[in-house]
Amino acid sequence: MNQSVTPLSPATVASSTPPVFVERVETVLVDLPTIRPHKLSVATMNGQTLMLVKILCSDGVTGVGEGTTIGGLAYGGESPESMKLAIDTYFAPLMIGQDASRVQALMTRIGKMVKDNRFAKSAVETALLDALGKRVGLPVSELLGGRRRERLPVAWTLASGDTARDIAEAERMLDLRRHRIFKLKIGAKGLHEDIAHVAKIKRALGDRAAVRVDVNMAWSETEAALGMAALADAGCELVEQPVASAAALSRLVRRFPVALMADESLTGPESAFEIACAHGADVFAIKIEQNGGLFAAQRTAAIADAAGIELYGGTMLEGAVGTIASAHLFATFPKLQWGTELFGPLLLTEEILREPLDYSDFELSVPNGPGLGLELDEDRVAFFARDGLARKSTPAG
Ligand code: MUC
Ligand code: MG
Repeated sequence: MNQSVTPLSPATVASSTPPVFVERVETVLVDLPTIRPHKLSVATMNGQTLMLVKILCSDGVTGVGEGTTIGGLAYGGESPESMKLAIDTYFAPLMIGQDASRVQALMTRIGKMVKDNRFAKSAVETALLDALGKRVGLPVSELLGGRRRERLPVAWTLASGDTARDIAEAERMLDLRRHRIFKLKIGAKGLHEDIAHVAKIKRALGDRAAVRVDVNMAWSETEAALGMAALADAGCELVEQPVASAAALSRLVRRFPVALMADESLTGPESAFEIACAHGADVFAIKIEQNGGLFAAQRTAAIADAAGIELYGGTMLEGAVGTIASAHLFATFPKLQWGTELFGPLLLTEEILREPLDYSDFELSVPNGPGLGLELDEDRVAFFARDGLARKSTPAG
């Protein structure tokens, strides 16, 4: 990884620093291919870039965090490259020499100087929590108040762009007992073509699987009204963010016998409160990156719970680090009515952990070790790093 900031000398830090302080912050971009093109209404992904951040602390502990986006800048205002730049240039100088164990205080300090950059903040907060957990010997879920479940149901997204291929993929996932909830990405094609696509898949899978759709804001309000009625008839159980505007969401909710989920409209606890006040959704997709970190996502979930809005554990197609950070948080929720979609690592061809995650019996196990409970395979990270080792052959493992 590139060392972004020169650490202060021991003499400089000795007198004024807390017992355990942030010594160094490193970032790296890791480019990994996807198992097939992943087609959303906003972009087609052939690969995913993980922005990994490492926080090296004065007690020898290192925490790791991750930021991802979907299709570079196609989904929102941050990209993996912008996260790396923001952390190297702006976050790191604010962090060096600060108390590494006071995670919320350090995030507040960063927040005073960095106004937005929610995805980068999520990556940094994850790394601080990983380090703290390793330091005190507790999993991140325990630092967040304690897990209530060990395993999480995981949906799979069918997004090959081809109905027959999606059905074959779903059948394979059912056979493997990996997924029995399928989210279909629609909105790139015409309304009627999309509805026919969903209906065919639901007909093929029948009661063996649940079918949901994500429109990623592609529809107008009138298209959404037509679409939601037809999707309900086709046996689809949930429609995610069919329109861009939160006001339109609140006009669509409860009009059709299909649940309506907010995703892109949720950008943190404030937006969650506004949508809850407007009765703007049946379900919230909780994402650590969209919220600006695990603590903010926890507050968003609390707002939903208080408002009677149901919960779903969302993904920004993170790799293993971001996925497991999310899993630790979702494991603490009192209710998780719609399960999760923490399948990101399974969309990638390459493993970057020493021990792969446990996806089995339609669920993901939340690791039990200290911090995130993960160990990176540093050789593979270096191999796939954008400025890393020459890619002559695949590393063993
Ligand atoms: C989104 O909008 O929910 C989640 C699954 C997937 O394929 O894309 C993401 C983003
Ligand atoms: Mg979505």
